[in-house]
Amino acid sequence: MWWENAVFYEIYIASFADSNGDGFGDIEGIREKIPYLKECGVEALWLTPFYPSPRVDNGYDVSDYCAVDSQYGTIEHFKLFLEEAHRNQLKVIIDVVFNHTSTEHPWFIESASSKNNPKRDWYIWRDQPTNWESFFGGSAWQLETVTNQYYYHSFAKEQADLNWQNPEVKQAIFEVLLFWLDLGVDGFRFDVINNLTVDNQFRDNPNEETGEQQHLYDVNQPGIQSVLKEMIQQIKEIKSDIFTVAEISSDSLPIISEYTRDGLFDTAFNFNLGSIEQLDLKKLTNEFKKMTEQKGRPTFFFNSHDMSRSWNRLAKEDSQVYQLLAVFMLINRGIPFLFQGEEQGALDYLPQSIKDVRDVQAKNKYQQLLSSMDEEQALIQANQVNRDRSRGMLTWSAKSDMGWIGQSPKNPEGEQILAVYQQLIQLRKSEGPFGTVTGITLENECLSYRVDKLQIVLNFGQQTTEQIFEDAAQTIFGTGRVSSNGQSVSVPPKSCWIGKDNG
Ligand SMILES: [Ca+2]
Ligand SMILES: [Ca+2]
Repeated sequence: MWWENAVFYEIYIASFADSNGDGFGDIEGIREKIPYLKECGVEALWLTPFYPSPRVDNGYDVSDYCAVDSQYGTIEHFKLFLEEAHRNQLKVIIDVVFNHTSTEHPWFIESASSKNNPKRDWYIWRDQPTNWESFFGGSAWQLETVTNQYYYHSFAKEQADLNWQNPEVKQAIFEVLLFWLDLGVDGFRFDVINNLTVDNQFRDNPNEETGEQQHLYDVNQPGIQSVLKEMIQQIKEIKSDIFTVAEISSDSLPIISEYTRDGLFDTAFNFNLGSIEQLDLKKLTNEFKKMTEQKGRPTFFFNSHDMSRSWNRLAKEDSQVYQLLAVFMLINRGIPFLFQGEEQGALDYLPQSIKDVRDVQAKNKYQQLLSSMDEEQALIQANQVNRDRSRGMLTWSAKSDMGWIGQSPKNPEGEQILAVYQQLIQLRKSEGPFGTVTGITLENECLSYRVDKLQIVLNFGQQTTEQIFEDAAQTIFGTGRVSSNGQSVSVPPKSCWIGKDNG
C-alpha cells in the first residue's frame, strides 16, 4: 500500500500559510506551499478540519461536514488544491470529527427544538445527568432549557456528542465520507474515535483515589468496534487503498492496539510514544519494543497540534538530540507523521497574556487556577497545558502580519535541520519500506536497533560509544567511524550512525 513507506505531514490550516493576509492560514496558502512540501520530500498531507465551524475548539466543532469554512476558502479552492497535490504525487488525508457536532450544526438545532423532532435521538438526551466529566473539565452534561433535558458533550458544551446507537446517524456519516471520497481524498484521520459510544445503562464513572475520574463508561465501550468495522468496510469497498488512521484518546498501547486489529483502522496514533513528557530513554525504548511486537505498522511522531513542540519538550533546544529523534522517527518500521514547522525546528509559542490565549482548554484551566493564585502564576501554569504552544503561525517571510494567534519563533538552525530531514526522508525512500526491527538495545544512553539491512546507532550519551556487529557494514548516514575490518563502529557523543550491511 502507498502509505506503508510514506512520510505524512500534518497541516494545522489556521497557522500554516495565509495567502490573503487576513491573519488566518487558508487552503490557497497550502496550495502555494506545494513546491516547498515536495522539496521537503513528504508524500502525504493531513489537513486538520477546515469545515464551517464556530471555532469554539478551533474547527473540531463542525457545523457542516460537506463544505469549507469561508475563513479557509471555498470548496473550489479545495478541489484546486487537491488536484495540484495529486499532480505532484502528494496524497491528501482529511480530518473527520464524528464523535460530536457543533451545537450550531443544523442536526443539533433540529434535535434540540423538541422532544418529538425526528432528529431528537441523533444526540444523547437525558432527564438526569450522570457524573461523567468532560475532557475539557466540568460536567459533560448541559441543560437545554427549551425541552428541559440535558445533552451529552464529552468535550466543550458547544460540541454535542452524536448518538452512534442510531442507524440514521451512521447512514448520515457514511454519506459525508462518500462526499469526500467522490472528491478524491486519499484517506481520513478519525478524531477521538474511541469516544464514539457510551455505556447504554448510563452508569456513573468511578473516581480514582486521587479524586480524578476514571473514564470507565464514556470511552472504549463494548460494541464500538463493530460500529467502526462497518464504517471502514463500507469505505474500503468504494476505494480499497483508502488510508484510515485513528486518534484514540489514550496513551495506553493495549487500548490503542485494540483499534488496529483486522478490519479496523490501518493504524492509530501512538501517543504512548508520541506524547511522552520528557526524553526518558528507558520509557522510549520500552514502548518502542512493544510497538515492534505489534501486528501492523505503528505511527512515529513527536509533534502535533495538541502538544508542546519536541524542540522544547524533548530535545530541550539541543539540535543534536533533535536530529537523533528525527532519525529514530524516519528510519524505522512505522508511519512517521511530521507536524508543520517541525522540519525547521520550530519553537513553542508562549502567549504572554491571557488575552492572547486561544486554546479553550488553557482558558478553562486559567479560570480554575485564579481561585488559588495570582494572574501571573495562573498564566504560567495554564501555559503548561496550553495547546497554543504548537499552534503559533509559521513565518514564511519577514513580514509580521497580525495573525489569529502569535507567531511560532523561528529556529536559527532551521535550514540545517531542514537539510537533515530531507536527507533522512530520501534515505527512507531509497531503503524502505522497512520490514522487520530487531536487536533493540539501550546501553549507556545509546539506543541501537536494526531495520532490515540497516544498523542504527543513536548515541544520546556524553561518551563515545563502540558498537560491534556480525556482518561488515558501510556508513550511509551520520558521524560514526567504522573500524578497518568493517565490523565495529565508534559513535561520538550525541551523534548517530546508520550503517548498511555489505553485500
Ligand atoms: Ca487567509
Ligand atoms: Ca461520544
